[in-house]
Amino acid sequence: MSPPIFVLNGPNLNMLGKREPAIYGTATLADVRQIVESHAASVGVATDFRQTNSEGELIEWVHEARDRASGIVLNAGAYTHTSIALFDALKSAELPVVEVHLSNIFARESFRHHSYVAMAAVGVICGFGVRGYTMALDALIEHFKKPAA
Ligand code: CA2
Repeated sequence: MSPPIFVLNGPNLNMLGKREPAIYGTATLADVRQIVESHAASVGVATDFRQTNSEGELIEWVHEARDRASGIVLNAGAYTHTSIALFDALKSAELPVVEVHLSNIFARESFRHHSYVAMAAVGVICGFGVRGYTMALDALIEHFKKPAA
């Protein structure tokens, strides 16, 4: 089997299902993990699912991914909109990244409309709730099949 796809989650995503269900739905992060892992198993890929509230830890995991992952599905939470350090780490990882958000960030406050992650990503999926994670996995797997340009 190829190296795992890292599925990385940033700040406050541990609160999923506990508050703001109108925006983020009722699934907990444990539910998201279960959905991701069962979809991954059904399509024959391994995943490594993690969440942190720390920008530094998220960056360490991106560094780790460079040697240990085949790609990254990333919901960086609010660091999406603020972190040049995360952007630098993603660029240096030289791995395909698919950015995912539960909510449609473009239908929300203007400060959510800009993403540093998107500049280092193959593509972005947002607004489809938890299903966005399985869509992101499928998009990454399709991307692996493409010959390098
Ligand atoms: O829509 C997404 O997935 C976001 O990445 C979620 C972030 C937000 O800052 C991004 O703009 C879009 C927030 C993480 C979730 O925060 C929660 C807070 C309270 C209750 C549930 C989730």
